[in-house]
Amino acid sequence: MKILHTADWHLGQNFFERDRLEEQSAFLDFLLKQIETRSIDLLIIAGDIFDTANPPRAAEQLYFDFITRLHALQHCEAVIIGGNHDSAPHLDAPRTVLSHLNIHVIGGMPDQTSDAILRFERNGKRLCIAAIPFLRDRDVRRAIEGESFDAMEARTKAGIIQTYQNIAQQIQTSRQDDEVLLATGHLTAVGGRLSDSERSVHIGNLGSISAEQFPPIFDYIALGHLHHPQAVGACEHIRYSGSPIPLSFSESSEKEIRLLTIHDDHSLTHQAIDIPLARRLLRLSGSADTVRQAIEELSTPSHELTPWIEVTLTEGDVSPLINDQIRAAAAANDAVVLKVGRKLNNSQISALPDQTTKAISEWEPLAVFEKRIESYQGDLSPEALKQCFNHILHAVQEDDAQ
Ligand SMILES: [Mn+2]
Repeated sequence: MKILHTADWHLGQNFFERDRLEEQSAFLDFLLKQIETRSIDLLIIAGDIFDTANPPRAAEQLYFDFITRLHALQHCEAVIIGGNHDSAPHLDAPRTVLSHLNIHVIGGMPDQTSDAILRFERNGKRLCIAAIPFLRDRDVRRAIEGESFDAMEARTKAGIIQTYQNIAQQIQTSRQDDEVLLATGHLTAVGGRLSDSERSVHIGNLGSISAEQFPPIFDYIALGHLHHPQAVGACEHIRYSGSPIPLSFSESSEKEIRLLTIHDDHSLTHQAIDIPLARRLLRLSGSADTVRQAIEELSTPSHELTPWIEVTLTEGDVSPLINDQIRAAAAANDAVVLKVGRKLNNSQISALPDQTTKAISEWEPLAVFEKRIESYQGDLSPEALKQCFNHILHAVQEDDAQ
């Protein structure tokens, strides 16, 4: 039996006012080709299918077109769970009709734990999957008025661990002979490498659990949320597949899907399949001349889409004229500069005022609040204010995703 693990498609992502549909569609073509040529039996998508609760229609169409083509292959089922970017009700809405196509969607945590347990059998191989979507605060913790931040954090974390353990226990009691056990989830696991584009799912590290807190019964745990492909801590079998395309300039272009094979002796092995890059996201920094030269020397292979560039000037004159010159150099060489910023010193980067510099939308909400706190003169500690802000932000984002 062969299984593919992927996650964090973020269909419909808005990136500096541009969409990623061409890149996402290229990935889905590649994925279908892999499923077909490797005779894959099951596809696991570990959350963040969409970038927002209300994705653009074109993103939804991409998703349903993919499902249609997957079904047409007639040999591959799918397990799809909700991530923190997905709206659980939105993902779950077509779940009944999709179940008739052998596409199993678990957008939000079901009331009955047993509904999150899926079983498959093919060619004498048995597989059981605990499909645990992103657990929202309200799934695992009842609010207690006046509860301290630390107590709240501890209870949320305990609730997440408990949910995983409850499911593991149920699986254990109904386990069949030679059954291979998998889990799929969407969360932050401690020790993971973050990039700019993962919205922190909980306040600080709240809700992030470490490798040894996952139930030990699983042969493989297919995670979503972190965009770099990686194992959690030293546990090779607890893995993030990462996103199929780089979702921010800080992400490396090395992307993969994970191929899991269940052998005749019921053992499981896994390996990476590299995803070809559809479009490069480039970071260039230095003086205006250095950057311009680097842009002029760029060469884009014909199978790649126009590269997108983020420029950071480290020295020299900063003016709208320089900005225009850099953009013109890019345009002349089939490249697009999405952002020109200036590095003032080691920590501050300011963006040049121009039409593509989006004053507020480029900033994470917390960063805006931190800026504001810099000029705060009151008696409350900035740290406490930040925690309160995070708390409210988290609540708003949860509501947003409903
Ligand atoms: Mn996520």
